[in-house]
Amino acid sequence: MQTGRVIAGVVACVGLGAGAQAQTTLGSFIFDDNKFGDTLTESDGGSHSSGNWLNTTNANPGNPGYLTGAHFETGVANMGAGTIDYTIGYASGIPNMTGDDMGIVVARYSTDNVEIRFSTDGVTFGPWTFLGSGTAVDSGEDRTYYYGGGGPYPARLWVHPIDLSDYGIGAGGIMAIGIRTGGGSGELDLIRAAGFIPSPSTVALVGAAGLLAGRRRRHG
Ligand SMILES: [Ca+2]
Ligand SMILES: [Ca+2]
Repeated sequence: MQTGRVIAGVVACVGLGAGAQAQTTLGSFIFDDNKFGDTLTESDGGSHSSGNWLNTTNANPGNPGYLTGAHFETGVANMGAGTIDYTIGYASGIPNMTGDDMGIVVARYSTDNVEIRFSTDGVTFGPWTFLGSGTAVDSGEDRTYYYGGGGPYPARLWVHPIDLSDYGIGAGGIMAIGIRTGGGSGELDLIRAAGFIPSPSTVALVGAAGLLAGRRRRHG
């Protein structure tokens, strides 16, 4: 499903009524600034990221800055053939809304498969699930990253849209996601795993409820 991609005009209109929601766009994807992750757990204790970080400025972002923060300026390159995994925790969680809930943003220096797993309590995780490179969508946006102090090198950013319903997650959503390279390649270049703003259908429902409440007030 592609409902995480929202027409900006609709959001702008609804945003005025619902109160401004800080958001960051990547192509046609609109992310909620409160759903970019707060903690980062590295299965190798950080030895890989210390030499394989990505950053649009020439500086090591450190943990959790490699993979958190409401922007797409940092990441971790060449994540190994499934031997290292990164867990991003969300202080307020990512709810399972109507349609797509979050996007996994990768830099396509190479085209790689991904494996993901979710935790609804931040402690216990479900099984790893394979996400083929073919599920990613071209954002149309490029970034130029320094890689472990070298470069900078340009790359196109692609987004894997995720509907948590496809993974058996309830409306309460998730508190954390685990990510690693899927399949044989060891070259996944991960930028972010972050939540979208509510999709148009969700916003429309909220808007309709608001209108109804307004009518009740006027007639009450
Ligand atoms: Ca959903
Ligand atoms: Ca790579």
